[in-house]
Amino acid sequence: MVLGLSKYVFPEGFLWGAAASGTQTEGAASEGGKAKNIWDHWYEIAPERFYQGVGPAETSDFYHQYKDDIKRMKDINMNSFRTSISWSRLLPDGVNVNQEAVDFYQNVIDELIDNGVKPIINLYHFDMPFHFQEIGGWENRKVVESFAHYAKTAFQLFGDKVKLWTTFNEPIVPVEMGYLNDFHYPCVVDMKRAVTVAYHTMLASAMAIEEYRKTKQDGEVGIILNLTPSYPRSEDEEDVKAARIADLFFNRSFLDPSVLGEYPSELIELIKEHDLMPETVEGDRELIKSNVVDFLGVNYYQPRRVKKKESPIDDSQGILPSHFGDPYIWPERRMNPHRGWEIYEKGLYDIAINIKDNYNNIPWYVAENGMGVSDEERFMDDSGMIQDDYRIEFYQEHLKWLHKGIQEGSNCFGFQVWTFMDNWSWLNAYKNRYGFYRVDINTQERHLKKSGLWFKEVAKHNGF
Ligand code: BGP
Repeated sequence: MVLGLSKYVFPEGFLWGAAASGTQTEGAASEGGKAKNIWDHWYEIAPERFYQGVGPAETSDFYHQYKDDIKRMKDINMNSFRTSISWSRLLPDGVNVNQEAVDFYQNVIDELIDNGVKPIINLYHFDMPFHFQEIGGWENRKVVESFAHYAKTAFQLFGDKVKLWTTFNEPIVPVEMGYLNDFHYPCVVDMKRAVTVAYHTMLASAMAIEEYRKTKQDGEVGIILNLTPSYPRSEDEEDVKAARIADLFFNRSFLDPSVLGEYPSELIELIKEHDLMPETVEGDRELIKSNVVDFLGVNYYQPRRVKKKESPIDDSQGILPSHFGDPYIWPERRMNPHRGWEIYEKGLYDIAINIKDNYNNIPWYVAENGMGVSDEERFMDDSGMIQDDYRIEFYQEHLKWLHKGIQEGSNCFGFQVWTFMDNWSWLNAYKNRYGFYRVDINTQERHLKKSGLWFKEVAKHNGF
């Protein structure tokens, strides 16, 4: 603070908020007419894959407590909140609307608006309905069409009030985790299938955008991507190439078609060269070209550091992205040891400038940024408040770099953290906590942390 004034002031109308997802917060996994999604199914058959065996039914009970939770958002001056609709709750059989789900989401949206919290509604956050997974999930084009039907239904039901929509959150993650490295169901390791899943997901996003445009509603539709700036170990040509290929696979595979309307030619050549091309249908290219996003959400947690391939090539499972380079451990890196992710605040600035210079300076916002820490009770003071100064510092440093990017002309309109209250994480369940509010998972009580108080002031002053 300089003379009582904020030093880092953000543009007028800047969105300050938090993000969440249906599966990670709602609970009520088998209540209210919801059908199973892949998480419910996977937990049934392999509970040992989840930290301490805690599954998706035991998330933070937002389904029942949303009114109080939204008041808590208002209490800390949040002016926006992103969550996702659960596809298997809204359309349990994939076709017909579940009225209980409509009521629930309608109430949540109304409650948000009544409390001055702008809703950003996302359609897909890793949560394939199980009956669609049984017919191949994203490998099956029929599922792509079903997604377009779901998107259209959601726009028709809620589009009069929701003005900011996103089609997908981190679409590369189900590709990577579910089809390349056995971290998410269906635990496949197969690059050709992964490429098909990625391609069909991209088509699904474009079809949803097309449906939105058809409704002639006056909102905007975007996509949320986890961008991991790829830094080569050195300027050596082979290191640089390895980093560029990682960027093509993990960032540009969705960024370019979503914003520019076409895939990078180098990516297509690479895919062809290794005989990984998915089946295409006439009209696909045009569909992607004519349905680019209005805005971009960016999730940023960590960079990707890459060096040329030095470890022995293992081709027992066919070609994989690891064939093109190795991860590089930067000697100066700082880690969040709880999550095992590098903390590199400048990455957010690099993203801001990349979007400005190479992606038409499209309007974008930080859709997730956060720090997961385990055993936070260690930091509880006598009053019961968690003194999470590390989290405040984490946000401050990221915001400083973001501010610099904005000063230099990047068109960023908001900053949403992960997350509002501690929630269930895909594999780590409740191990790492991210929230402004601590959630006691035994009693479901919520308690504000110090970072929540800090955020309250930042949002109030539109900076710090
Ligand atoms: C992002 C996801 C979120 C959230 C977050 C934190 O990739 O969009 O859903 O989970 O990461 O990661 P984790 O929960 O694995 O610690």
